[in-house]
Amino acid sequence: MASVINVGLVQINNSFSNQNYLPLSVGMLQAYAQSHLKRPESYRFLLPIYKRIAPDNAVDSLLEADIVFFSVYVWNIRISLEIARRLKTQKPEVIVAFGGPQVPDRDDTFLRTNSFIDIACHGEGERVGAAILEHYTSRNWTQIPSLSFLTDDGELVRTPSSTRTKDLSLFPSPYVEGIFEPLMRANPYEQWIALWETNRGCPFSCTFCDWGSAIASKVYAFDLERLYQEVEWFAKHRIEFVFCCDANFGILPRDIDIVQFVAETKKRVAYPKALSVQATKNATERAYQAQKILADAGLNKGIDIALQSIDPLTLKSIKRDNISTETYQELQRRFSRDNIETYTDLIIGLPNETYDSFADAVSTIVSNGQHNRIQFNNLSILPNAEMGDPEYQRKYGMITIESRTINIHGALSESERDIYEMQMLVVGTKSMPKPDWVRTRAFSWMAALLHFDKILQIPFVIVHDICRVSYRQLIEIFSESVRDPYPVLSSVRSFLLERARDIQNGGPEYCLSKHWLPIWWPTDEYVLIRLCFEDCLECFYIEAENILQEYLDRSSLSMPSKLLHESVELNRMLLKRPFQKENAECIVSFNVWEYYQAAIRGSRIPLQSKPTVYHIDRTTHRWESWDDWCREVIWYGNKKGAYLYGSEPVERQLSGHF
Ligand code: B12
Ligand code: SF4
Repeated sequence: MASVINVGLVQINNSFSNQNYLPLSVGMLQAYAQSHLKRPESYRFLLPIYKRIAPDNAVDSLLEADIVFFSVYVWNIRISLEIARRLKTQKPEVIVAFGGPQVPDRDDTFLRTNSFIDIACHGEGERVGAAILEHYTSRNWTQIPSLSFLTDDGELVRTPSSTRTKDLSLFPSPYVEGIFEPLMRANPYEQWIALWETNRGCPFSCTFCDWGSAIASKVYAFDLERLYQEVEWFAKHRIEFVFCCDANFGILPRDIDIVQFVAETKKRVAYPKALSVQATKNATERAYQAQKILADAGLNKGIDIALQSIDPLTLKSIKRDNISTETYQELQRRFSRDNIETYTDLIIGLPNETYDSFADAVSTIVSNGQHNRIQFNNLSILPNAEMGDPEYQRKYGMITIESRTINIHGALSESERDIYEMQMLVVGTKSMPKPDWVRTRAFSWMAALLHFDKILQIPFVIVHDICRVSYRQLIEIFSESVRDPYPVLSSVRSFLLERARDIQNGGPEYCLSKHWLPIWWPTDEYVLIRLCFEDCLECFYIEAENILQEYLDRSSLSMPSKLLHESVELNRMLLKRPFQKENAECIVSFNVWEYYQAAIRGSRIPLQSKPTVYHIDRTTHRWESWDDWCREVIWYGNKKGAYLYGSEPVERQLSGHF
């Protein structure tokens, strides 16, 4: 038996735009173990494996380990299993322990199928991890809570679950304790993102969420002094982006002090540059204040309004009926008024949701002021969420498929690796049968393309406002009823339907482009790039204006003469495109731009008939290659919806008119 026990750590995270997350979970385990083990000097922690590398390389660096902790999530489970399998083949005496949210709580076959795993750990890991290390020599795991393992006779043992730790000050901070310093020194060119817990727990229990279902409980807080030290650590180590893990930021009154401290630190030393928090659900005022402080300090990267659904029946079946949707709507109104960008999350395929309830929700959310972005996520099932229970799935008639996990805007090279992760997607339910799921998916992409990618947002807002046509109706004109003689629009519609059917049959969620960057694009962005690249935008606008005009005529709705044409025309000229050599002038007979701007901010100004010339600055920011335009406009503009000239602060001079 080795005199020093070498502990391997594996927490594989995805890299985002060449940045990597510091592996917080295994860092927490190490920090706790080092401060609580009876003989800490008997253990040596190897540098963690923190990103996707070839499994054989990972195995090579783990060969000196006596025991390895794998921290597993939906995004790393298959590669982690493969590394563990190969390691155990090469070094049968190594102890392999798996922990983290992707260790299934209710699947007894997990350990039998993956016989190279010695111990599966469920739930909070600090005390359990240290206890495993303490018992490394005896290999007697029976007294350690929250574990599963197979005995020599092949019997599955599940030890009783431990209660959660209330006093989180027992867990030292891996940041403050210097746990990550050796890793950072060994990888000096890495750009690190920090994960930051200010509290643990969530009082809600949404059925699709691993966290809620697993914990649904009281919120326990880390002490403020430690948090402030962590912020100082982030600043000292020039961490640009901090991602807060809390489920409900703003739930505790002190959260205001926390963001203020981060804002002051940024002001003092310029770091961290961004802090992303997920707002609490039922405390509007504090959630607003916290986000406002972040926004004013330039720490915000867009505020997530995590609605998921607004259908009362759906909210009940996913146990979110105790979360006030009014809070969200109110937050959104206030942020729009303050000119702070938000984006709203909706999930496609939740129980009891129908095509109609979903399309109406989109309509309501947009008319309540969300013109920036709705993120339409496909529902995926997590093993430990309540929804992971086959009985729950049966109840709501959920149809699932296994689909390869692909990261939005993920690089092609990433996806070509031999081991990829899989997810379980819901592609139909009792209330949304498969054809309706396809319709809903296509509707969502159409909404994203026309409204949120801003190709037709100006006419949409104006027609909605003046003729009282709902946003659902406006989107459906394109997603439901386009046919000849509109070749461009029909081909867009067919493409979206085809893509939705492809996903339903197990195809990828995103569109692969070998030409543009090359990365995996969200379908709406892919269509926009194609329209531009294939020189179809001019035809698109002619067809769009005609089809809108036909709809108004058919519905006996009228707009002031030329207003529809001018709003389509202004929108067309404002859309950011590559290779622009000259500024442009758009001559109109109404105050279209001001009217549109006021409407999207939730205030109203009268529509005035007055000859106006808008000068459009298309040359201050130019994109001289398809790649630059795809990256800077289409990709980076995604969350902020910055697809129009003048939609960024530097370009505010846009509408100097006379
Ligand atoms: C930060 C975060 C992210 C980051 C990525 C973080 C990273 N490491 O790369 C971002 C924002 C990118 C992200 C994205 C997603 N996330 Co996320 N995310 C989180 C979040 C908020 C915090 C994770 C964290 O660091 N927590 C703090 C650490 C200390 O806690 P922990 O990870 O649970 O670890 C403890 C225990 O699990 C245990 N433990 C862990 N490993 C081990 C190992 C051993 C040996 C032992 C003994 C114990 C142990 O001990 C630890 C300390 O107590 C969690 C929710 C939450 N608050 O936990 C969701 C969560 C992890 N995410 C989740 C999901 C589903 C996603 C997405 C798939 C969402 C989506 N549909 O797009 C994407 C996928 C991203 C991708 N493709 O890479 C799920 C994961 C469920 C699962 N089964 O894996 C979670 C739990 C939230 C949820 N809704 O249920 N996420
Ligand atoms: S989705 Fe958010 S609010 Fe709901 S249980 Fe999960 S963490 Fe809590």
